[in-house]
Amino acid sequence: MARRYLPVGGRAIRYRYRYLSGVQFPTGLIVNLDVDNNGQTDALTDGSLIMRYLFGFGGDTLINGAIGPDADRTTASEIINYLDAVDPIMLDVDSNGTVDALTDGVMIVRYLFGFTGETLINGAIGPNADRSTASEIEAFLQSFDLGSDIQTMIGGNFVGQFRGNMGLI
Ligand SMILES: [Ca+2]
Ligand SMILES: [Ca+2]
Repeated sequence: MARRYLPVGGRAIRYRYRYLSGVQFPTGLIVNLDVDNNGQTDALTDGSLIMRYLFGFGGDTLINGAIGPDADRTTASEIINYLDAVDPIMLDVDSNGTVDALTDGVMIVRYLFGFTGETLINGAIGPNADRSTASEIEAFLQSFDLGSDIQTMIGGNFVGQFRGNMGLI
């Protein structure tokens, strides 16, 4: 498969693709926690969508009451397609090789509710996790948060992806 480098971030992007062999993203896809793509990351919409997706919900049970105002992604198929695409990068929060609602999903929702430290990770780190401390989990999720400094600075989470894929966070 030909590898495509996004025109942002130079070296970091090349590393990203090297370490994500076989994962090809449409050019311009920005990976972040704003699942409904309304410009905000929010626990009750984006967080709910991620949890429902991880529990295998589809159709109306996936999206009912969970799409924020002015969202660009509003249908179940749009939400599923987006989360399928970003799953390998963003959803394995504890980096243990599997994506699970009761660990990764729980931490995403707690993060979106503003939890930090032990309240962010307590009881939610999966077995054999590479990321297991609150600071590691928080840094990883911040890299996908629209409100974080990294997102604001570079207009995407490319640095976060790079660091995550290199095992630096
Ligand atoms: Ca949103
Ligand atoms: Ca995991």
